[in-house]
Amino acid sequence: MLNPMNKNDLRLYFIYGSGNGNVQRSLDVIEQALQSGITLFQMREKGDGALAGKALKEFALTVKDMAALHDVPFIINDDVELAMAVQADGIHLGQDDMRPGALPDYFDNKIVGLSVRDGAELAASDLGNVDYIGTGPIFPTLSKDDAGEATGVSGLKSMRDKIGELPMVAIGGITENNYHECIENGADGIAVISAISEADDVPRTIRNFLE
Ligand code: TZP
Ligand code: MG
Repeated sequence: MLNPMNKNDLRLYFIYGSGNGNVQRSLDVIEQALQSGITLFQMREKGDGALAGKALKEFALTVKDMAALHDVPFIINDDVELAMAVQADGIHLGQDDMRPGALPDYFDNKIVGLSVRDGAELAASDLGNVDYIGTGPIFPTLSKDDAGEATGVSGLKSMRDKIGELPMVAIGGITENNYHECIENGADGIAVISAISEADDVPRTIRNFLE
């Protein structure tokens, strides 16, 4: 952690991909989200219609440039090689991805995030290289098939107690109606997919989150 992140960057973390084949709609949502004040963006490309190869790299470069225009750091999920190829601002790793300690030197001054669901995963994780953890799902989610059972805000609070000051973002089923419970229970911010990607009015939703 040569260059610790600013934990304010975690305040409203939007995670999205190319939108299951509807790339233009996805770019529109991401642009609106950037304009409306998200503080961090993660490109997470999964599921039906996921882009790969050259198309994925082009999409990543497009979104990276959009994010840079808004001074929003651009993080890539899982794909260490792609993150280096497009010079992303960071990488987010799950428990089944590369271990943070094994990351190439490129990431020494980049943002490194790690998903840690509970105390058992925390005990098994080497946080030496990690700038923030993401924990959840706090609430039930439809956006990740293998997310497992919701940990609730009690899980979040217990994670905060265990990790001390390390920046932490809550994820999973977070909406405009429940995000404050996450902040009250120790999260520095919230990470969302559907609350923004499926919002009827993206700017209004983001205003409500940032209130
Ligand atoms: N990791 C844990 S829950 C989740 C991820 C990627 C999905 C979050 O999506 P949503 O739509 O905000 O519940
Ligand atoms: Mg992963």
